[in-house]
Amino acid sequence: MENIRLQSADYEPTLPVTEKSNPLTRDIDRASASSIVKMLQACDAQMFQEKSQTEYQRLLSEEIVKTLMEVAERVRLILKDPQDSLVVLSGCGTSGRLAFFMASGFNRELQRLNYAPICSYVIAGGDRALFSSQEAPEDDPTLGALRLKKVSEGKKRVLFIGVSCGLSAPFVAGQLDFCLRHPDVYTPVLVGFNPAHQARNEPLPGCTLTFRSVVTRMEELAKTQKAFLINPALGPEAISGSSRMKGGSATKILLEVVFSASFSRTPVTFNGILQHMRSYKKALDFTYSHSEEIAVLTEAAGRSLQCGRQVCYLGWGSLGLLGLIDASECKPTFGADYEDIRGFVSGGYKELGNNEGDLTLMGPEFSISHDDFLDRVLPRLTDDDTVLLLYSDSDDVDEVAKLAHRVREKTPNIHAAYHQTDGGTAAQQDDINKLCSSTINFTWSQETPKRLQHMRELSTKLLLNAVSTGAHILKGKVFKNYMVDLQVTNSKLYRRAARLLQELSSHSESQSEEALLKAIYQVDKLSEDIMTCSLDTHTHTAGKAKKVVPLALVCLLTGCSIKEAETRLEHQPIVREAVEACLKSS
Ligand code: F1P
Repeated sequence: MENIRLQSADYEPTLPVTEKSNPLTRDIDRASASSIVKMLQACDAQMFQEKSQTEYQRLLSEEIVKTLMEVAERVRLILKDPQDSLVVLSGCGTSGRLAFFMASGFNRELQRLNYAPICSYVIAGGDRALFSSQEAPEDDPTLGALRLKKVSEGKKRVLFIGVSCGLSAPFVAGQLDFCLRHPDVYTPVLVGFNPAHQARNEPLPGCTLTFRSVVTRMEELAKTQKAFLINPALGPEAISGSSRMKGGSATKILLEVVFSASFSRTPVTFNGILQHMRSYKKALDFTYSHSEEIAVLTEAAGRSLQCGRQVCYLGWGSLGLLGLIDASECKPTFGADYEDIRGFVSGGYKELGNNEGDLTLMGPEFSISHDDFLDRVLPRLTDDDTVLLLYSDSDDVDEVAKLAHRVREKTPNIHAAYHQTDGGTAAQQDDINKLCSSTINFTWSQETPKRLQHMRELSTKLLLNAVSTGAHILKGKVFKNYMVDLQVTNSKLYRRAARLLQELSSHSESQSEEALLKAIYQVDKLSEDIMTCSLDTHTHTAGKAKKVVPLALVCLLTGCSIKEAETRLEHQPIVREAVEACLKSS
């Protein structure tokens, strides 16, 4: 009961669900690895909680299932006319990465079924944003619309699926608005996890529209199925605002359910959709039935980060890609360096098949293949680094064993997460087990092969989210359940940071924002020039600075100068402890 009250509208009433802090994880910053994993399990389980009378619609609500059926029928229409029609999946950050992940997966599945591919993706910031943190393009509605226009040039019918977990990204709002202005070609679908009235109400840069005004227009059109809203509430994220977690998982579940239903030769039914959704709940429970092993892994990753070393995910196929996605989000969420947690996938860009091809030349963070790992990372590996192998029995287990041997020569701190279907274990698997200091063996019972792959992917996503979030918590990058060292690289993150400062320091809104600006520009007095700069300039400048929010907080709590705050943080690099020390003395 308490749990339901705390998820309801009257708890932190001014915040949308996706920005609220979750009462279940208030003490996650002081928890052991095994308690962290249990708290994450409880938060993830909220995704499937059924609706209470006063509550918002949920993942399994009748309205949501019905909308999924309608959207699946629309995808079917597109399948019948692949020449002139298209489905476009789009989003920013993790939502854009998942748009890419699913568009490629669905096209592959279509090819397997002898259909023409029908899906394209658009990610804010282009392909470099697939595995590096690029938050700024998220604020550009015009760019969003332009990218959508370009990718769908010449098509007569386009189903546009825009994902913004917080119903907040201007890039997606611009795309939805473009669809609404061209209804002859475009049908917009919005996926997000707040009720419509909580959509962001701040004017989009460069125009008078807001995300909320776009949603209101869509709600009107939804009555005649000219637009669709899929926006169940999932409960607040375990780390406040970290929509890559439940938001990302639910995005994957919803879109896979829609596409599986439309690809199937049997009619789309309410019960079929509902059952499919429930099977993900089983996958979630099954994943967390390994929570002790996940905790062991989290602890190992936490130890590596604590001593300034790194965690590498070495994956195969789509599981490897999920490793890249998980790693890329650590920078904006925890102020991490790209080298702290890194993903590598067998086959690199060939495996991905992304729009812009091989990006290796763009810089070291774009080296993503196992060969890159062997050339650039392996020679420097020590016992303090953690390596995690991610694969399944459909991958080349010989190749996994070979790589495991190479890594084991450098460090005993090698672990594996292996998915297999009921049945015997290959000899190479025994070999790998012996090389690894821990192995999580997920043994799935027989399902249809495609569903099984989706379940393994969700399971891998949950595991990786737990490892990277847990490791950063153990490193002291979280205070209570707030990301206190987030990057302030777009307007949403800027507002979140200002709110967090206000909440933790109990200073006024304007004092908190001033402190944030001082930390961004590294000054003790704000000049007229700074005060009149655009938000865009603030977030751009913040992208070049480090520990902006901790600096601002120390200044607010102690009244010290930026220089003094820097010295304090140098002496106490564990952000959580620095914050606590200031709170005690303030
Ligand atoms: C998009 C997003 C997140 C990321 C970060 C910045 O959010 O890029 O994926 O974690 O918080 O925003 P949304 O539009 O899906 O709400």
